Amino acid sequence: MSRRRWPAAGCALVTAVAAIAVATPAQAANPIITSIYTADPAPLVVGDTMYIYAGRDEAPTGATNFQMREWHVLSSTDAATWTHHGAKATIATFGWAGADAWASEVEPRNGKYYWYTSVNGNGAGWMNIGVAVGDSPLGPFTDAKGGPLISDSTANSSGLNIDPTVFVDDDGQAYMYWGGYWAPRAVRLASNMIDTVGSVVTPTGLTNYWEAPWMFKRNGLYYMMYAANDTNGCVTNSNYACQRYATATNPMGPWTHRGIVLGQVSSTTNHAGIVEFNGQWYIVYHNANAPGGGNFRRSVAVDRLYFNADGTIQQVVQTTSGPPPNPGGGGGSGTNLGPSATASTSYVSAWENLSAINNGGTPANSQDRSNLAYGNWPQQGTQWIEYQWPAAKSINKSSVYWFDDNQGIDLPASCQLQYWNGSQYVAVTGQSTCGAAGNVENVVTFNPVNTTRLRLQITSRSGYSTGVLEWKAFQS
Ligand code: FUB
Repeated sequence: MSRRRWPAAGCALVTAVAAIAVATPAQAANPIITSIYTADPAPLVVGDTMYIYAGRDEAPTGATNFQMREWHVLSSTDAATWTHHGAKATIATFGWAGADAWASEVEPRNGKYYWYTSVNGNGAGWMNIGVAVGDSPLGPFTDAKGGPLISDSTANSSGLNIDPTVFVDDDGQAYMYWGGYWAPRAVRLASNMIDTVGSVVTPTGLTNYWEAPWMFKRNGLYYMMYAANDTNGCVTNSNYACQRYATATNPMGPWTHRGIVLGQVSSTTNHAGIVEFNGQWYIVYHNANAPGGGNFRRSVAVDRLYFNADGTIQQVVQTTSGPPPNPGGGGGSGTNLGPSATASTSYVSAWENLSAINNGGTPANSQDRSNLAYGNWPQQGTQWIEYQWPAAKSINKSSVYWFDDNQGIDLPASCQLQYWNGSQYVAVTGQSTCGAAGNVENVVTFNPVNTTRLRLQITSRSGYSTGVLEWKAFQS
């Protein structure tokens, strides 16, 4: 098998890389860490924390190939400020491996955390998929299998066995996708997460697939993001890559190509993961933007990601500022039930969007128009927005981010949360102040209600209408 050839690294500045700082807060900007070079990020949300698992680039300036021996972990409780926990797995974690700590991903199951890695074995062939296991997101991790899960000798394996993405469906069935050199592969995993079940298959519909798959599910639809390097709208030069995505109604496909999630980045490789955290979707990816960075000296970045009302994904805006802090509704945890609800309202302006209120996200400010807005101009007085679920939900907290366009829509005079008690709407009891502040999530707590419908009644200031950028309802 021929080995992958990577384009030469760009002419990088010589910058000494600082020693690894363990468990120290990193900067709130992109790239999210510059004390070392990091690549191939894979996000995971556990409770109120987002973790990022990433490889470490150790190639010197001017190198023309990867030097990667460690996998590191970062964490954040607001997606803006990151703590670096150091290397939590290395080549030495796998006694049968000798080099190339390439892309990895962690998947939790039954209280354990399975870390799937791309790594070069000492035997025949090149890259393999290994799997380590730990009892916490930070490990310690040990080899779970004592040998590769996938190797060049696996029947119908990829031309390059790298870049595993593992997904456990609601029915408990686990799936693994992986592969490079334009050769995606998929296989079912046993419930022990360290054995394959059945044949390795070649998924269809992943148009222009190159490498780096990332699988997730949203509203019952399966999404596969992956790196492509075609010049048909993806990149200007096929040494680079973008992230395309496809959707399917079955985790094994067939897939339907949908478009580009992330355009070309400043490094030749493009590797990303998508996750929902505190009601906002994020993409984590790498680029060459850190001081002294290059194609083999990459750095992890985080940006917000948005879905359209029809489930398609808006192309990511790459920023140097990174996302604003998102500590969640009131700084607490809990599942936001808004995205799974059907929204209705007493009135929405024809040019605004009711879907804005539950399409996920935490706005940057009350004038943020980047992710749709709900407004009820020219109505004044009391209007309402409502969520309805097919089955009753237990809810005890809500947050609302008001829209203020500095024109006809202003912050409200007051608001009240109500729930459907089976025959009518009544105010929730034990309700804290329904806040009317701009530029923040106004959190309301109340005694838990078990209901299929929650309503936010909004009363305008005199002479104005009202609007909402995001309304969250938290499961108690
Ligand atoms: O970091 C090494 C390799 O580069 C990864 O496995 C690929 O996805 C690409 O990012």
